[in-house]
Amino acid sequence: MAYDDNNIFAKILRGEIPCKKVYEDDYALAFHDINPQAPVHVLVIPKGAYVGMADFAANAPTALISGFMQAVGKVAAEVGVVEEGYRLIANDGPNSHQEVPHLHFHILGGKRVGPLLD
Ligand code: DGP
Repeated sequence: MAYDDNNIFAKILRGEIPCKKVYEDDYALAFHDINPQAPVHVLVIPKGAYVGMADFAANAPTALISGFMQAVGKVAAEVGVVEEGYRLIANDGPNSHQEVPHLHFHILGGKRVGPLLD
């Protein structure tokens, strides 16, 4: 899918829409989900125009891929979910119910969840 520069997360990255920021570095931005599904629900997005993981893995610079993955781990630690555990989800493409077409990982924690799929 072609990247849409006007998706909500692109606007958040450009500072056109506010967010409750948790973490930012050269590679990633993390912020609280607007509609939290758990006591901790944070989104981590790479600073690049990628809709899904296959495109990201194939085409993003290695520094961005590693920086983004490191940021996901740092954010999990920063929001305090590592010891008790958390769910890391990336909805990717039409079958997954991806709503925002900019690659993002959900960090869900602070409660014990059930099986992954319905
Ligand atoms: P997904 O279905 O994986 O594409 O999830 C998109 C998530 O993005 C969803 O949990 C709600 C969240 N979201 C949508 N719009 C906004 C927004 O403007 N701000 C924030 N912080 N989160 C948003």
